[in-house]
Amino acid sequence: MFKKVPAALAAGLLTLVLTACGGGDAGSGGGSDRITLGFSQVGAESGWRTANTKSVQEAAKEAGIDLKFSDAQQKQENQIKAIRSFIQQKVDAIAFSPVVESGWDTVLKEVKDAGIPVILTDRAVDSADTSLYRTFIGSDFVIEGQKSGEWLVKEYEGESGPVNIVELQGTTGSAPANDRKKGFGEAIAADPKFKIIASQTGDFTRAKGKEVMEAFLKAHKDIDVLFAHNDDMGLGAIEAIEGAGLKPGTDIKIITIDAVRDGMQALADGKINFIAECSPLLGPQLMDLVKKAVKGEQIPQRVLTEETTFTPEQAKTALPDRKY
Ligand code: GZL
Repeated sequence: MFKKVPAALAAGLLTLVLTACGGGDAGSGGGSDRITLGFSQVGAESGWRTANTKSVQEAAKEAGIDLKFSDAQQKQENQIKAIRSFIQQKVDAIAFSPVVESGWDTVLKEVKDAGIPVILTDRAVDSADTSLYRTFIGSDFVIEGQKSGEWLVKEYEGESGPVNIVELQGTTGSAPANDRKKGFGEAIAADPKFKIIASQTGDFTRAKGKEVMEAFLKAHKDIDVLFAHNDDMGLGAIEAIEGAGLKPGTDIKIITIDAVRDGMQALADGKINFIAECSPLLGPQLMDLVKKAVKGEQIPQRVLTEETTFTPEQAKTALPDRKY
């Protein structure tokens, strides 16, 4: 059935197939056994990000993976530059946390053409072409927003309202900001007593969270609740609330997302009322996925991280063993 193929031609074809599947030395620097991973990180904007970077760097070391790490200082153009540099360096795999959802197709097509597998970690992209990346490992931000809203609905059960809410959004255009807002809005939509009277980005930073909360407090004398898309903006807002002579957690109830140590301490102290966890400890799972992707093994299109929620009492119990 098969025509005889000269040995030299067969060997050439086999190498071609291996290389095409990414199982060969496509993208690897000098053919050494060690994997080289190019990682473009969003920046260093929050306690969550610092913990995420630590998890990735420690896990790469543990896994024997050579890590080329780039901090984009929350700028998409820096991430695109870093990804192009990783292509030039012929890394074996690229992983990154996209600072915003859109604008990635062109550079991801360049990576695909170079035969280098891509893993999205922490945040997703809105590319319609899911062949541009092997998998996305991270939280479901819509669920985090829903959990936050569901707590608020329970907290105000039986009360007539209105319940005036101000919202500190994450980085404009980022998956966590878009999806947390969506989930929170869905959870409170059924009861018209909940009113979001102001909503603005604090860019996930403590400084910006404080600045925007100061503006909210000047513009609105009837704020009941703050929903902040991460602990760091919530902690900045606490400074603004105390600066206005009000008691955070009592005069203004505060809901945040992440559950980093400083946020959990404020929760235990009663300055924050509820936190939905978003785990930054993605490093070990990421390295396993990188090894599988480089070998050309099958990996799931989506890897969801496990996370929970915390009340003040639960924070007091969890704090001593908290890893981040
Ligand atoms: C969420 C992550 C967000 C955190 C913020 O997975 O992308 O970015 O919630 C961080 O603290 O800045």
